[in-house]
Amino acid sequence: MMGAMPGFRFLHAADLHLDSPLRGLDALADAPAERIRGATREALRNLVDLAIAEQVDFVVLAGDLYDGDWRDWTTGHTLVTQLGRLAREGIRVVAISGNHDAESVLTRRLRLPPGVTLLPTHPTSHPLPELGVVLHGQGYARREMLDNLVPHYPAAVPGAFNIGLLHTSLDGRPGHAGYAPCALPELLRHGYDYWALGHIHAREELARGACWVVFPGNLQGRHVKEDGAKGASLVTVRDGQVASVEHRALDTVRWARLAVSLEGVEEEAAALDRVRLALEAALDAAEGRLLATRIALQGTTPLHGRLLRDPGALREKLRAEGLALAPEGFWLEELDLATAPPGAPPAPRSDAFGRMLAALQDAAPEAAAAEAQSYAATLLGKGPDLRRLLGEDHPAVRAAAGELPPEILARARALLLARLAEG
Ligand SMILES: [Mn+2]
Repeated sequence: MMGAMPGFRFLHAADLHLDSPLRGLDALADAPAERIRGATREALRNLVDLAIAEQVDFVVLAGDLYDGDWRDWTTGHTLVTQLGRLAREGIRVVAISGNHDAESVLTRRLRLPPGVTLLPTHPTSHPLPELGVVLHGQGYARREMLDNLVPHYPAAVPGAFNIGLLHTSLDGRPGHAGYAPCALPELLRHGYDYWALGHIHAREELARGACWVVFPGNLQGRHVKEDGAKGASLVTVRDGQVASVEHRALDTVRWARLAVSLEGVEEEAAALDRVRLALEAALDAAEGRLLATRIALQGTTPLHGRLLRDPGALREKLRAEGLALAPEGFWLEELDLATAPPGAPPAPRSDAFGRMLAALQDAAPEAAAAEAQSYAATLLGKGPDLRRLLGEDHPAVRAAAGELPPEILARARALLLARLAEG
């Protein structure tokens, strides 16, 4: 239909989650909250900078541009400002909505700049004739999209380079709601050249070759579980075929989970050396971004009891290691103390510690949960809004709701065991 096709390039991004609230952040006095709060906006700016620097032909955004309904108009203004920069450069944008920015979710709307197309909530084709490209897609009308959308996507246009924009959990991915479910084989059968997927926040290339199927991952990690480099995929097409798909990091805050083994380490200085080495490597990989780090100390070490007794002091010592390396570029998100004491577990004892340990191990879960619930409720009562600030995943909030988070039990047990080991 369109004859010989020129080469072209496009950027594929998804899950911008603009102004996503960062759970637990405000409760932490030392967090560089402003930088982390602005990270999704800065990552969008980086995406636009990259599109302009690379002079790509167009940008596709595969859903969840917004995290939800805007708290105020500035969220929308930010998107319009950045997409407007692309429009002025003649770089077109084709986007769909996802579950987070479904039509029914947003109560405020702004007109998008010229050259920016938000595909409607029914299957639609959008041609870019001078490039020989046809984009196909469908946005979400409502948050809960439980139907498979693929069978209703338009047939591939013969002779064109066909791109499908789809916000989907595919056949299910841990930690992601199962929306617009579909299977990889039916995507491959549909006849498109590239499926620009969104929704799953971890980058994944599911198919390469005659048909590419790609989750670019989200543009900016929002918490420590979304660790590693986040960004967009730069796609180069030559002679009607994908020549390359490159991941480009666009995040401004890099989340990292560092597991540091203290196996056999006997001195605190040696333990801190190991932490410093791990931090150096992570800071190098973050290339000057703010590194938000959860450090897990692991392994069997005679330091175990000492570390456990004063986690506050330990946290400050680890923080000092990071600050010495990168005063502006390091934040200790959390310390996870998972070391173990050497030697056999202590024999059962009949003193107070022994009885507490036995009680912890044998207690009816309901009784322990009731204790934890009452204690957590007292804790949460100490500050206004603590519950909201900590977020629903925080162990104290879960305990206050009557759940018994296993990490609370595990920590109590470890503390008692350490105390017992010291006799
Ligand atoms: Mn989504």
